[in-house]
Amino acid sequence: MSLIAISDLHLGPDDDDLKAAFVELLDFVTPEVDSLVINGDLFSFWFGYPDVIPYRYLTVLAKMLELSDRGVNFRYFHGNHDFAMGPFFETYLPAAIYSDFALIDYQGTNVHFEHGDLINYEDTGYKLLRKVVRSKPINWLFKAVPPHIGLGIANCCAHISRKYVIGKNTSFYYCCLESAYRRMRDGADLVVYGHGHRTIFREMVICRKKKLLVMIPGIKRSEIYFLRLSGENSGLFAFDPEIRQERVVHSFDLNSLGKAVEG
Ligand SMILES: [Mn+2]
Repeated sequence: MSLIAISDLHLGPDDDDLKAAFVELLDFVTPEVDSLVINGDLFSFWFGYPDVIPYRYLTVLAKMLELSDRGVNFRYFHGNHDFAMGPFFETYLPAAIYSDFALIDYQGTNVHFEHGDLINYEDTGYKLLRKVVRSKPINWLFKAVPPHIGLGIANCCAHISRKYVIGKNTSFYYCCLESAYRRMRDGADLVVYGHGHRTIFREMVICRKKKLLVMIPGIKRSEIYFLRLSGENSGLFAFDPEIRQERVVHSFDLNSLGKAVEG
């Protein structure tokens, strides 16, 4: 059995090819997966209205429900595009929801999952904005506006915000390293980030123990990147939905993480 983690697909309501590709990926991993982690920004924007499901995401939601019915355990880490998950994810699917981060024990390895929008400590403006958009008054305001208007405006803003995140922060890589170092020093063996839309795979030795930092980039050249944690076949993989095949981007030995390094 294995844990599969994905991040930053930014599925928009009109991205039919991408939604179909994600459904293909879920179908592809169904025989092996027992735990699915969404490390934020699965959607270009999501707001969990009490009694409304956006119908253009039905194929994706139905596939997730199918996996849940088979006993797959879901974890959803808030991204900066999807943080008001609402009843579908919280109680109906259901997924364990994490607003910041969590340290999870998977087969004896301590894995720190976090979307990554908070790791740039220089970006104080964003931290303030994050607090405001997640506040109760904004949540209330959103519920008061009809869904087709609210979602229309939010999807438009999400597009602009994504360009802003990708274009900025040349120091982002170093923030990742520093932030991961702190998590590893506090006990994480593997740190998993998203958000940066780039691949980072960096083995580190902290306190004489082998550790690993992985950033899942989302999508590159029509391939969906995913992390697999499994006794025999752990690594960062790229899935091509056209040919329904995966390829190894980086592999590692899950059992070696957190173990003492010789010499
Ligand atoms: Mn993000």
